[in-house]
Amino acid sequence: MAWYDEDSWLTAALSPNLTTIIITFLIALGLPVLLHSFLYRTAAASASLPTFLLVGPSGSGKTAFATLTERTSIAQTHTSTQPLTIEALLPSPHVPASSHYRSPGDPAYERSRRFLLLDTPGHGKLRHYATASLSDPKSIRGIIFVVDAAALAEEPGLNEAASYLHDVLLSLQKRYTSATSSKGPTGIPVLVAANKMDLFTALPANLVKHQLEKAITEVRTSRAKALRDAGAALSGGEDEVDEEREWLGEGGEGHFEFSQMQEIGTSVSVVGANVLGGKETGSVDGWWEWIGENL
Ligand SMILES: Nc1nc2c(ncn2[C@@H]2O[C@H](COP(=O)(O)OP(=O)(O)OP(=O)(O)O)[C@@H](O)[C@H]2O)c(=O)[nH]1
Ligand SMILES: [Mg+2]
Repeated sequence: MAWYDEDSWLTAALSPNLTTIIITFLIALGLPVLLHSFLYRTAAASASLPTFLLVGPSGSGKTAFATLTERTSIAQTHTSTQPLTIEALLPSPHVPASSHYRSPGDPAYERSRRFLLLDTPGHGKLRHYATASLSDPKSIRGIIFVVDAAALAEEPGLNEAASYLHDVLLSLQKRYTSATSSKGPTGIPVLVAANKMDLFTALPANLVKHQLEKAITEVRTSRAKALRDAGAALSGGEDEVDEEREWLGEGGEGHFEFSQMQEIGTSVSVVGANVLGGKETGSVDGWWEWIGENL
C-alpha cells in the first residue's frame, strides 16, 4: 500500500471524513492547553525565592532585624527557640543588582525584590538548625552573621562570636573543597552585620573586623593543636594527622584574614548598623544595600 493509494493513512488524513475532523479538532484545542500547563508548572517550580540565612550568637539582634525587614517597624523580641522564615520585600531606595536596568513598574522588577530571611536561634544548644541549613545551602544566596558589636568589646562575647563564625566559614570551605565539579559551587557571600552601633560601648565596624580576625586566628590555632594532639594520641605519637580540610584558610598557619575566604569564592564584608535606636544613630540601610547587591 503506497502513500498515494486511496485507502492509505495520508489520504485519510487529508480527506474530509468525520474521524479526521474530530481528531484535528481535539489536537487543535488540546495542544495549547497541555503546553500551557507544562510551561506553567516548570516556571512555578523554579520560582523559589532567594534565601538569606541569619546566624549569629544569641541576643545579637537577628529576630529584631527580621521583624524590622518584614514590618518596617520595631517589635519586642524574645530568645528564639525555633527557626523562622520570613518573606520580605527589599525596602524602597535599594535596588536588586539583577534589576538595575528595569523600571519600577515592571512586574519582573517587583518580583525580583522579594526574598526570604531564615532566622535561626543563636543559643549554643539550638545551632543545629543553622548547621542543617548550612550543610545543604542550595537556595541560600547569602549568609548574614549578626554580632552584637558591644559584646565583642569583652573577651567572652568575642570568643563566642569568633568560634561560631569560624564554624560557619569552615562549613562553607568544606562545601567548596568537597565539590565534585571542576568549577566548584557558586560562592556564598557572608555579611558580618555588626549590630547595636547605637550603644556607647559598641566597637566600630573596622575594629569588629580586626578583632574577629584576630580571635578566629586563635580559634584556628587551638583547634589545630587539639587535632594534632588527638592524632598523636591515637597513633602513639608516630605520624602527623592529615586533616587538611579541617583548617580554615590558607593552610591554617599565620594570621587569619577574611580576604583569604576569596579563595573559596566567599567574600566577607563587615557593615555596622543598629536595628533599634532610631535614625539619628544610623539604621540598617547598609545591610539592605548588601542584600540588594546579592539579590
Ligand atoms: N541597643 C540595641 N539593642 C538591640 C538592637 N538590636 C536588637 N537589640 C536588642 O537585643 C535583644 C536581642 O535581640 P533578638 O533579635 O531577640 O536577638 P536574637 O539574635 O534573635 O537572639 P536569639 O533568638 O537568642 O538567637 C533584644 O532585646 C533587642 O531589643 C540594637 O540595634 N540596639
Ligand atoms: Mg531570635
